[in-house]
Amino acid sequence: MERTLVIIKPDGVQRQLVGQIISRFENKGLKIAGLKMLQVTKAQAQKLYEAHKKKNFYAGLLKFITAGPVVSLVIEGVQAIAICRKMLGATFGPDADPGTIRGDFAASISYNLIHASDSAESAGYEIPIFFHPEEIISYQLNDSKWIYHPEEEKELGV
Ligand code: 3AN
Repeated sequence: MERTLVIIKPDGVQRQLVGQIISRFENKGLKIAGLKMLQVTKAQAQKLYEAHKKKNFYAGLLKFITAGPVVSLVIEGVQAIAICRKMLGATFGPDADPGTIRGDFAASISYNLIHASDSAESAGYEIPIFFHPEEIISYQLNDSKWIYHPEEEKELGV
């Protein structure tokens, strides 16, 4: 079982795509373990994009992610990190395959709607930037027995 950080960026909120985007994760059978709307602070943005500090687009990244409210989620499920990354699609809208979130909704290389942690290490680093431990809820999904086979459930501790 994995947890990953997903952020619906300011363009996703402004374009009123929050519901449609969250529905995709729910439809996949992934569990929402944490959810909030917030205004990202400069300090949070700097921490999130620490790895890109030296890139020429770094300043633009900070400006974009702090430009308006975002919706952040902790998404949980078996292989949630890889699944969410696939569901996002390629980084730039024009390159993203149809059927992915960016492929279906993003045409820009800057406004790409959504962020998701790219590894277990990143998820472990990024989740605490936006969530206190008590804001992440452990619970059983009512229909999890129809999302995972009982043998899978036992093996994976779903
Ligand atoms: P992803 O979000 O697909 O993981 P990363 O981690 O390579 O992409 O980059 C983080 C963010 O930086 C991307 N979401 C994108 O918004 C932005 N970005 C990456 N490369 C560029 C670039 N060459 N020009 C402008 N923005 C970029």
